[in-house]
Amino acid sequence: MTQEEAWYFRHNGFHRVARPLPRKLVARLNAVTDEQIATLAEPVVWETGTTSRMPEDVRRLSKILARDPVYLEAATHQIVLDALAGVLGDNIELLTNKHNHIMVRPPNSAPVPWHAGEELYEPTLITALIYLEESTIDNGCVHLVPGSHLRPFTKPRRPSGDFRRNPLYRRSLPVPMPAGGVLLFNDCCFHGADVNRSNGSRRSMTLGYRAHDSHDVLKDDPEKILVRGERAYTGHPHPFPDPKKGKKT
Ligand SMILES: O=C(O)CCC(=O)C(=O)O
Repeated sequence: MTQEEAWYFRHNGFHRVARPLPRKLVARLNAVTDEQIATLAEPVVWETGTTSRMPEDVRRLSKILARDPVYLEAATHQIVLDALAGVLGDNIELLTNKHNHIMVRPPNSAPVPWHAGEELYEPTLITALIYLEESTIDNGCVHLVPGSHLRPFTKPRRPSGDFRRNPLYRRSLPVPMPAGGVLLFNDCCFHGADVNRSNGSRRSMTLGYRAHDSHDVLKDDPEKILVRGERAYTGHPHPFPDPKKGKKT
């Protein structure tokens, strides 16, 4: 990410990465995902109102990083990490207890209601959507409210109501993406997605990344994978090293 792109990201809250992931990697991601859906591999979130528990009812596959190494390969691809580094710096962690899923979004899939994933006072969490299939207005692409991560007022993170009638809809932009495309956004931004009105699915991986918290004394949080850099400590150690002697006092 260039400095200019990082500036726009800080203001608008989102960034479409210029280069898509390699086609062969996307094909492998789809092949593994086909298998996961066909075998109804749990944990699964089903489309609302469905009871038959068939592959076409799968709305979301959860905990993907534990399912197959290809998902971690995509999550740690240089294209993704180089873009993230523009905002998160050199020490980046991938969360396994936030997101870590694939939105399958089969035909007629219900909207993703408006939400902001994090509170404004929390450390920046960047959501990456990695597209396994093209995402269009017709098949229910994500809508983002640019700049909403900078709002100076409080607002419920999960406003209820109809997707299109919500005032956030008027303030939002649809963000169509190509297969292999990578979309990054500040998770405090309001976002949601409309019904999938097409005949096909609309698959995308949803992943959460944060800069390593350099003040954390305990470094081996099992829910975070260090994907770039190191887990340095930059607080005030005690005992403090004596600058003259180079010894601890
Ligand atoms: O991909 C989408 O349509 C919505 C993404 C999202 O908000 C999520 O996966 O939590």
